[in-house]
Amino acid sequence: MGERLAGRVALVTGGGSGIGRATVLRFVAEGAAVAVLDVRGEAAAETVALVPDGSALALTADVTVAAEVDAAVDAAAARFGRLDVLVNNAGTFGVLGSVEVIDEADWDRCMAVNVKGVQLCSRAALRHFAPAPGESAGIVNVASVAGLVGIGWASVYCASKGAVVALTRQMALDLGPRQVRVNAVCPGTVLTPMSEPLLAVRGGGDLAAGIAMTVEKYPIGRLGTPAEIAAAVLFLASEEASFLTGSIVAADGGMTAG
Ligand code: 1HS
Repeated sequence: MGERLAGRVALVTGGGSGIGRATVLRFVAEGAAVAVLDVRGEAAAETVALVPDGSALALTADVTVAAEVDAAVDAAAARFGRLDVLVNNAGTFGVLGSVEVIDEADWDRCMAVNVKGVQLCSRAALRHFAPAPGESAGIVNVASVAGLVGIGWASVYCASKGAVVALTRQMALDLGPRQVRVNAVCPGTVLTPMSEPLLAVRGGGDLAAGIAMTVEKYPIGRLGTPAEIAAAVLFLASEEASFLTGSIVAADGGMTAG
């Protein structure tokens, strides 16, 4: 398809499904070798099976466990000989509900996956980033419109994605001098297994009604697709975005424009 990531090595967390899988497929189509990390090893393997032999590697790790993350990232760098791009895509909605009803363990788990996971994966990847003079390495954090505006019933998810937005800006400051760019994509709703429970709750248990109510929030008149989010991730990861760092890019059909 193209050569926008020719010769580059990327690692995509949560690469076994949804936006993560679409990102892997797009990166490979643009010439990258990609390590596909997922807490569900079989899902990572399914993604790898969709691309030509040798261009992707399946890795199993829980992004909240430092030893697992370090081992997986080291294995990716060893297999492909370098690491240039990290996409922090692994995430969870966690449990839906207002702050009154989320219990402590559920709050902690969502924050751990969505926020601590970004730190652990970034820390591990940074040990391997070594951009050539005139080039950059890149981290793309997949945040959410929920990091920009409040979403009903999504208290801990909003808190976690707001933290990812803040952390993206903070990391850009520390890592800029090392030629490591850090940006975030804030997707609007994409119909995936992760988003369906919220849409069903919104529709009073009726998923189709929930989708219709949600589409009303999108000026473009529809929900997004994984490929549309992957295209934004690709841009930020590529050298076309060489002067972008600390940027928060809404890929949301205008949902947060008003
Ligand atoms: C799941 C994704 O991060 C978006 S959060 C929900 C936004 S919407 O339901 O108001 O479109």
